[in-house]
Amino acid sequence: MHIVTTHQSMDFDALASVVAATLIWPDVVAVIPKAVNPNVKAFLSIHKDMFEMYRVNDIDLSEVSRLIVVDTNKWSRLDRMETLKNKPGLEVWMWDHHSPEDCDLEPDWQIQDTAGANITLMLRAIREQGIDLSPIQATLFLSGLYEDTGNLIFSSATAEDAYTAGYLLEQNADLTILRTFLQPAYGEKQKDILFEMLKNAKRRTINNYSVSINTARITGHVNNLSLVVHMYREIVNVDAAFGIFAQPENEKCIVIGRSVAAEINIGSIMRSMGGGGHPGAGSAMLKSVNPVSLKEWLVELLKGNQESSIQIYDIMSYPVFQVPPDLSMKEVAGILDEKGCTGLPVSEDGKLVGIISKRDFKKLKKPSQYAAPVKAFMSTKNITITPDRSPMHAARLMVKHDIGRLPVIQDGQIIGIISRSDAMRYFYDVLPD
Ligand SMILES: [Mn+2]
Repeated sequence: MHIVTTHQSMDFDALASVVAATLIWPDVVAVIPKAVNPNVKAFLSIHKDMFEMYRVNDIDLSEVSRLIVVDTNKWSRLDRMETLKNKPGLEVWMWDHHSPEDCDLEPDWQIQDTAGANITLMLRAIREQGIDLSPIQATLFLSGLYEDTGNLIFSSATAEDAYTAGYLLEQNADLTILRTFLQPAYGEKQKDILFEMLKNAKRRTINNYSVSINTARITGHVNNLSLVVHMYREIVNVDAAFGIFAQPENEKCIVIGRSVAAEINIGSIMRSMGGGGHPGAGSAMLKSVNPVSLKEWLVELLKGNQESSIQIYDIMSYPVFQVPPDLSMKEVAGILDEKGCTGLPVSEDGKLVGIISKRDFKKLKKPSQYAAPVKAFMSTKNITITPDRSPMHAARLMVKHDIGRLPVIQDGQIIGIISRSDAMRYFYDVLPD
């Protein structure tokens, strides 16, 4: 018998991947885990008859000769498959989009690639083989794709995810149904935990990012804690938020993180804690740990996580050509043309006093004004940045103040300059990972 299975806490991408496997290999038996996310459960309660699926109890594992694992690459995330782990002759196949570093399945055959959703990878085969999709299958697949890519806005989303979404819409995926089930379950329990967290919400700055780490006690199993952390981050309005959920009765701690800063990679932090995830979202479960030391560990990881990330210092231009405040506008115009730049800092004794840009020349109404000193026309907003900030911070400042360049200041001196094109080059060359 050949079976296909996926990770515990089955989400839409996981369910979609299981169903996709049964389309690609029609003789494969679908075995789904016991723990299913509530929105997937709601979907299955209505669509159950459309899919033939079994639980581990329903099948005889000793009959299994091939185990196909989709949307995960770890034994520990599977539901009651331990007995297969050392079964002689068992073939393991894998189809997954998580980081290969975490893989402990040692598959005999695999497709592992980068995509925001695993279903995107599986749809390559479905399309190649010309398999027709029903509107329900297309709806399920698109639900998985949207859920894992945050409706295509997570930084893990790829162009292929977007093309695949287009293809699924062509196959009549139903957005109304999809919306109904993707609305996450936020109930009383979740609300109580969120309110409790908000009561002691604290913000802190780690490497120039606003971060909030909150510890909450929970009793018994609570679904959708990731949604709670997601909402918490939005309300507290920080770059990254973490919930440490302690379950004293079984000495377990669940850590869930959400980040909107490209430099704070939740997936890699969670991997260091034995969990997993994507750059924007992830979780880890730890046993026999003290929540206080867990929090300290998290802070250390956050500090380390960013030390290696790109700072303004790495992308700024230097040395910076500067002009004195008494230089005439005519001479400044000549320098701008000669240097081929659109703006320059104006400084006195190495201290910034203003910025002159080509835009400021529009203020000149008559030719005689070209003899006036640059200080009469320069902008004195003097928005600056320090070298340890991130390119994202620079981009935000430029947008907020509608300026094209930021002098980089250290100890009161101009040590470099970062222009809009430096920031753009960084985002387009470095960011898509
Ligand atoms: Mn997935």
